Amino acid sequence: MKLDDILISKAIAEEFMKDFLKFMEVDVAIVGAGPAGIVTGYYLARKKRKVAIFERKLSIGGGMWGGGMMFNKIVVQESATSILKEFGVNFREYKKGYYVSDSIETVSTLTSKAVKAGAKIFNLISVEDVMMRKERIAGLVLNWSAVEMAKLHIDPLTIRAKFVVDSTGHSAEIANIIVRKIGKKLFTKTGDFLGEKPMWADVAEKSIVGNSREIYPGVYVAGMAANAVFGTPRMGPIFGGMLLSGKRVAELLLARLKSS
Ligand code: 48F
Repeated sequence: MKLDDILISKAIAEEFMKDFLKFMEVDVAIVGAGPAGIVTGYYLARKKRKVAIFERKLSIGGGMWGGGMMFNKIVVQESATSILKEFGVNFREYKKGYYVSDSIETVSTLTSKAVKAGAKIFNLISVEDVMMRKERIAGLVLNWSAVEMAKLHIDPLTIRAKFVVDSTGHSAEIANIIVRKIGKKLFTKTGDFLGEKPMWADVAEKSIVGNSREIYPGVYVAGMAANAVFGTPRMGPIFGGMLLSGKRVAELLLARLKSS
């Protein structure tokens, strides 16, 4: 059989567009495909929820690939090893309570499991705004990251979501868009974005699951963004909190989606 160049191009364009149209209305739209966003997506998709994850970069996995300072190992504490086991990620005990896994194996396995469970990841797309309906966020405003990078004046497209998850890491971009455009109305002590505090892994990891919750009607926060919103320390290359946070937000959303 002779290969037809145009058929190859049509296959790509048509199949991508089918996916894009299918995921223009979702149960949950996740912003950021770092470890927290991927784990959130996995647990939602496993329960047959329609989930799209939008990632600005070409690569999926956010800050996990590089381990700590490019030593590509990550540390996970005891309480999160059950999640590594569930995904099938290999790890070994370094000292009592400290477990180590390969960051490349971890990112690739989390990503593969999330995609195979049904979470649709769109890379190279940046979320530049939210869609608002009355006092609630009801969707996301998207543009190609290439447009953002080139600073081209091109209007975006919009998707509808019952719920949005901000898993954009340190920058907590969705929370910041809400404060900038709607005001100091986050579910924090002051309503403002409180901002992450300096490194303190023990406090950061103990707080992150509690911080992983709704921050504005229709918007949940997961991962490092959760600590940034609530003014809690960062934790560096220990990743148990990211996994537990993603799982927690998925559980909260599954309960909300069931009752809505
Ligand atoms: O930064 P990131 O890995 O966030 P996370 O899942 O994990 C944090 C850890 O990597 C590390 C840490 C652990 O100790 O502190 O930093 O909370 O992944 C966030 C992803 O979101 C993407 C960004 O490119 C990254 O891959 N992202 C950020 N803003 C946007 C976005 C946006 N506006 N639109 C699309 N993607």
